[in-house]
Amino acid sequence: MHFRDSLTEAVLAANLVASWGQHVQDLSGVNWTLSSPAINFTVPASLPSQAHLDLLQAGVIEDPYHGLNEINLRWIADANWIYTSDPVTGLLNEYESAWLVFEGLDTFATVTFCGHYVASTNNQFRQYAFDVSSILRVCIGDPVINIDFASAPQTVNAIAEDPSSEEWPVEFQSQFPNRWFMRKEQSDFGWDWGPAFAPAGPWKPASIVQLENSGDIHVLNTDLDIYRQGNINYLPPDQDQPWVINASIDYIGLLLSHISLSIDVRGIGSGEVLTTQFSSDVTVTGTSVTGTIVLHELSPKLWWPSGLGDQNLYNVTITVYAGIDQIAHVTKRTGFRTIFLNQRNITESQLAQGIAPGANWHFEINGREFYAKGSNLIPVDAFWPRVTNEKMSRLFDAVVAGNQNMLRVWSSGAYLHDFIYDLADERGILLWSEFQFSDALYPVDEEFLENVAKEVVYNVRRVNHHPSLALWAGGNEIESLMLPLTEAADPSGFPKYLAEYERLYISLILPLVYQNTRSISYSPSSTTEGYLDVNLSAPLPMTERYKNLEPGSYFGDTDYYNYNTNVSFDYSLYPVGRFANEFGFHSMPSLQTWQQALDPEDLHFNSSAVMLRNHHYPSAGFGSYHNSSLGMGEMTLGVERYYPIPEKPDSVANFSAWCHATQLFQAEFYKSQIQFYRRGSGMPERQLGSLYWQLEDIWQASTWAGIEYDGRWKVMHYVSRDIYQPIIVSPFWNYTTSDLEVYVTSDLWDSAKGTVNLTWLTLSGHPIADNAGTPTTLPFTVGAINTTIVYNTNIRDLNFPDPRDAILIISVSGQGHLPNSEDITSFAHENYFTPAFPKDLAIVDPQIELSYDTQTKVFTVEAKAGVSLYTWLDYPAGLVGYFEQNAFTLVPGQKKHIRFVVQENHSNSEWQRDVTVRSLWDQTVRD
Ligand code: BMA
Repeated sequence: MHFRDSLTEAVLAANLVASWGQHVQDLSGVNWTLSSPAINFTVPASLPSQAHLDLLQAGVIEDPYHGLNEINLRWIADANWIYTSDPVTGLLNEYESAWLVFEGLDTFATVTFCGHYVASTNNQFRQYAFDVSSILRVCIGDPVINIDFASAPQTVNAIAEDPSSEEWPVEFQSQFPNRWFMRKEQSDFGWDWGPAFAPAGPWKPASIVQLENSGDIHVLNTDLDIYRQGNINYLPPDQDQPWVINASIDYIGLLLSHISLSIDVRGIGSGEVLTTQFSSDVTVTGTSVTGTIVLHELSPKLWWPSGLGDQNLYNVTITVYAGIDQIAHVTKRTGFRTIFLNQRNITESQLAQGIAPGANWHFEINGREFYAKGSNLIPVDAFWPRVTNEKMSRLFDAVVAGNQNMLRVWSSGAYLHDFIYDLADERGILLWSEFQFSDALYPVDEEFLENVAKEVVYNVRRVNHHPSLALWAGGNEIESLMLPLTEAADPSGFPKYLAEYERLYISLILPLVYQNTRSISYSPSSTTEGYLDVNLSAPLPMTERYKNLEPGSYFGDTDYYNYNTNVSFDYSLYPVGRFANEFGFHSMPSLQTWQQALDPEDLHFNSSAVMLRNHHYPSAGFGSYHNSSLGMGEMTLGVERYYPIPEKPDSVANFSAWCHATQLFQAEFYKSQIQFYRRGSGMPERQLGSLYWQLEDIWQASTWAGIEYDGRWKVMHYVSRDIYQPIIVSPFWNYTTSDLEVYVTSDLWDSAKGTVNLTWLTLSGHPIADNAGTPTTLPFTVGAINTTIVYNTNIRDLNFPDPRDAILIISVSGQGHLPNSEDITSFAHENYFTPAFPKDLAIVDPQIELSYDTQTKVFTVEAKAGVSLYTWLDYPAGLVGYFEQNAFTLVPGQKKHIRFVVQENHSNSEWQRDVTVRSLWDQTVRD
């Protein structure tokens, strides 16, 4: 592209960058080859790419996700890989300077240009710009680019062996050795839900940028910060203040004098110009130009998360001038919102409302507290270059369909690409974003910290314009898990480890975040008890609360993992806190998903391929795993304790039934917790969020995910979708005391009213006499983001002949306002309760009938002879989508009409014919 010409209309489209007097050559348009000492030939390569992907494309290796290829392909991670370009033609010799710009190199790379050494890199998460002007001047012919990637596992092992490298006790650093020495996706060395490929390559785009003259610049990155005037990150924004737009452009080149900067704001779609202003205070440094405007007396439409209002978006165009000449132009699509993580002490007025003392820990959007519903996002693929817009759109559509408004973008992981934030901006999905550190201690030597600082500044600035950005947090579980572990393992060394934690996540990262955004809060670790004090002039600007807790007070967010399935439904063990940011249990994917990755002979529960792909409880050593019989055993026990034991004569059908049964247990465990946390919104803990672990899969394996690798929903995603509806009704059964309570919980911003219907039936679907002594209809009113008890009893006081042959159908219907809407909306939700666990129930064959109307494209399901529990519609391989309802209870006489939302269809067949239905009854063969 050559931007000498006049500005075109296209520049006003989203996220465009232009400067004058520059020539940008996209290196994805150049031919590349891949070579390595590990193979004695070269193969064609792409950019962006990674070695595994190019080897796959060239037919050198099989699908890395197939069978045990994760282990068979270790040789790729252990080798060096060299990307070599064809001579780059079309460069402009008369131009003054030339730069090699890499948006991302994964990770330990040595770059040469025209045979000359340029630089070595060691951070996957940074953007690099190298001045190659002098090399280009002496280069004979068109230059060749070489990028030599060293093996990441070998490199970190060498770093670890260097006597100057820090050593930590193996008790708490044992997972995937030495990953803490690299600034590379930590889960590339394997994780308990993912494979260990440790890919290498130019994973993001690259270009050669040439500048014509002194005074021409090229924009590398743009930090657009929109906040309420006077805002300070850790204090609540004042919604009466005008908006401020601060625009800061990082550039290469040389800025001469008389620099000015204008900012133009216009509505997307309407094109309405909100304002065009010149900044009155422009600051220029050798690498950035910054200006600010204030939107006095202007009220842009606010951006809201999904379910809480509209996602109004604006284009903000920043133009830089030297004198009267425009020299750079950037358009970013953005939105106006404040998002604040409130960790302040509970106030007198909150105490008066019945909120327990301590501190808050919840999010506020545009000054309003709300209930955060969602999950944790892990890397969507082991190989980022093959993650498409379509894949992310499909996944985020499932998030919105799942009634979720927030995802925690887990470290570690990679910082998400801009296009992914864009998709979240459009859909109203808040992204709690984290720096890439997880479950280990990290070095704090100067060189490491300097590298981290550059990574932090670049990424904070890069994504700051996205209204979906909700929070910056330091590493995963460092404060809640690593510090207690280190203290237990090495009490005398603990002060040193604590100081290392504070050095990295508080003294280094916190000021870097605050210097580059005024709109986003920061928490040093994912799960914490919050802070005691913030003092930005102190060397340690945030003092964490750690163990300074008081009984009866609540302070922070919680995580909960309990693999003892004996107690999965014991509420008294669930953590009581202000916000649940992680909780979960693993399950198997469906048969259709296993078939994508396994040979037919491996399709049984305890085949080595299935077990070796279960990484729960990893052993030491780069990506080597115990045969995870422990993880398999936990899932098995979860099924056996609560459900009829799956049993089918056909071995593949048996495998499928077992996979499904593990999903039933998982879904029920999550539902039980989500209901408990949501009910907490009306309890003294004032609980205001639940994000379960984990949204989706990185590959085909047994994991905590609710959505399988290709997008197929597990039982859990349907169940969480149901239980994340704005108004729900939930039974709470204490199976030790037999107490039963029924609550209505709402996360609407106004109170809502309605009725709850309670109907006791036998499992054949007959009414139980006198409704077992339970009232059939009860009115309720539930307050804003609150809960109300509608019924309580003791099961022993009810009259039914046999608790194993009884089900209580609970349905709520009511009316209320959706947030930011004037209209009254009707709500309905249905739940059920059985006074025995499913395996003890006297279930009968419900004789379910399924039909499909080709005209209306609607499936109809009906149970003819009994109550159908966990009614499950299943669709064949070859397409991806979801039923509008699934995993539901059906009573005789009730017909459900259900559509299937097709998200992707590779099948030419009439797939509707292959849709099946089953229920708990079908889990096992009966006489
Ligand atoms: C937490 C997460 C992940 C992990 C998950 C399941 O520890 O933060 O690190 O994958 O639980 O074990």
